[in-house]
Amino acid sequence: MSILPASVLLVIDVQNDFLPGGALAVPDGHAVIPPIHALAEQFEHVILTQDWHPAGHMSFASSRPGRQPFEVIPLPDGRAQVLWPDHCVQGTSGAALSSALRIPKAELILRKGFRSHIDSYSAFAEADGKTATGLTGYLRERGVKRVYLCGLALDFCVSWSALDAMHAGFETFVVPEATRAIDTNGSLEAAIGAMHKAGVHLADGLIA
Ligand code: VGL
Ligand code: ZN
Repeated sequence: MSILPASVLLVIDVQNDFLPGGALAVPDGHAVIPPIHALAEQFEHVILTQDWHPAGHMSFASSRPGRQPFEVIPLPDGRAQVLWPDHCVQGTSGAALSSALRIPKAELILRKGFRSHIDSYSAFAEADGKTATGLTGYLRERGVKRVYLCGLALDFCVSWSALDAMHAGFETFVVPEATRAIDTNGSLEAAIGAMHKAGVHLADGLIA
């Protein structure tokens, strides 16, 4: 199988809490694992991300008295925040990468969402749009031109990462077979629309 040149596969948040039985289980989430394994063989460079929140994180409904998971609230700066069940708390088994995921050659595990007061969906920047994770520089220094995304969840961390990859100037692809969505309050439709508008490609035919 040929290796895609100057390309990286970003495997987003394949963690126990996003899989069946987890605190924020993505419907059919486990279905992404076999296609991700098939994809990883085609890439020289693979990076995994891990949602990694401190207890009491601002995105947790439990941090806000009277609020329920999946409610949307306005933040002081005007952005909307979806409130989540407690998930991916640092050091818990829910935050661990799935043991079914076997990509020993992955070069980097990038943690995000570890600041108590900012949410972080994207692998490139925190949700304030300002605080960078350093991934853009890491990829540029290594000569990466194309970013392929897969993992969980399509309508949050995958799509936000894809939009930021585009903004950073990478040619950007999402692999539909290897991602699944949460789909709350119209989030899936909004994410697909935003990715289409930004010029994110769908990678077809990568998985035999
Ligand atoms: C995610 C909601 C909250 C994701 C992370 O990985 O898509 N979604 N935190
Ligand atoms: Zn999270």
